[in-house]
Amino acid sequence: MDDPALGHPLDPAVDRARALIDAARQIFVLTGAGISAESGVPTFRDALTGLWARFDPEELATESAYRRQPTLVWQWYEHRRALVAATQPNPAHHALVQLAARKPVTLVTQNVDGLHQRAGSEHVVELHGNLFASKWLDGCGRCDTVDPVPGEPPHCALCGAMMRPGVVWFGEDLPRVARYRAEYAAEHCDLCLVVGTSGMVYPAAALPGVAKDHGAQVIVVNPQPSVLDQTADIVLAGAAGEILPRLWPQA
Ligand code: BJW
Repeated sequence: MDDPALGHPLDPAVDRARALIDAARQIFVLTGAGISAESGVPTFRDALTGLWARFDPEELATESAYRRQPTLVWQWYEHRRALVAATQPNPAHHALVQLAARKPVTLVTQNVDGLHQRAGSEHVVELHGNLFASKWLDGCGRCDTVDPVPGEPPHCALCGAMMRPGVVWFGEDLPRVARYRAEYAAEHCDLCLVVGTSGMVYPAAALPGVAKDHGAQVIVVNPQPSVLDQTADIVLAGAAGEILPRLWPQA
């Protein structure tokens, strides 16, 4: 156990991060699944608890997987929607609301869980879509009638097209406006705060490097080492819900 008289080992790094945040004029925040871990939403790649510890992502998170096994994939998303609906934003989500009240911030998330918005963050840039959205796969252009059966993808009553989750699967382009806003934010910030992402999935993983190349300082918050540590000026090796509320005053 840490001796309180000696302080916490992360204190000096937290102090340096606080100073950078205090001085920043434009902050770009990039979040990943780790920020929602303390809300009880599983991450993707954590070895024992991640969503893909038991499933091959290629089996579930691609359009071809959906075409092959629509019921299985749809039910996986129904399960995740129910799981996320039963969670609440945690102190890390709330802290980012406070940050935006103090500084110009662009909040870009890879998460599809909507927890930033439920905490009160506005204008959130969702790079990978949203778990609670759906869209047509091969629709006829007039699809608007669905006849849902629990556990099955809804079908268009006119042409039979299936709905699919409104998320971005591997091999698919990111939503154009979201990608543009994220790249603009990375290019025009003076501080980039990266929270809870493994940095394995592109193009999101390239954004901290874009910010760095444009002169920004980079802070990474993650209890585990990640490939983005090499881009970081400061690595805060702790849980987002514990670290973020220490980085700026909370109302
Ligand atoms: C904590 C914590 C706590 C735990 N506090 N932290 C360039 C090079 C190589 C490949 C490519 C490339 N460009 C494109 C690609 C292909 C592909 C890709 O990146 N593949 C890689 C796997 C190699 N990218 C794409 O296909 C993208 N599309 C695209 O680029 O189109 C054009 C194109 C296509 C093909 C070729 C070339 C160009 C689309 C990517 C879509 C990603 N979709 C998913 C699924 C969304 C739907 C769903 O939810 O089902 O998005 S994949 C999944 O990973 C999800 C996440 O948003 C994304 C990122 O994961 P994230 O958030 O980083 O989570 P984890 O689990 O990986 O990490 C959690 C972290 O939290 C860990 O580090 C923990 O330590 C930490 N943590 N507790 C703080 N309390």
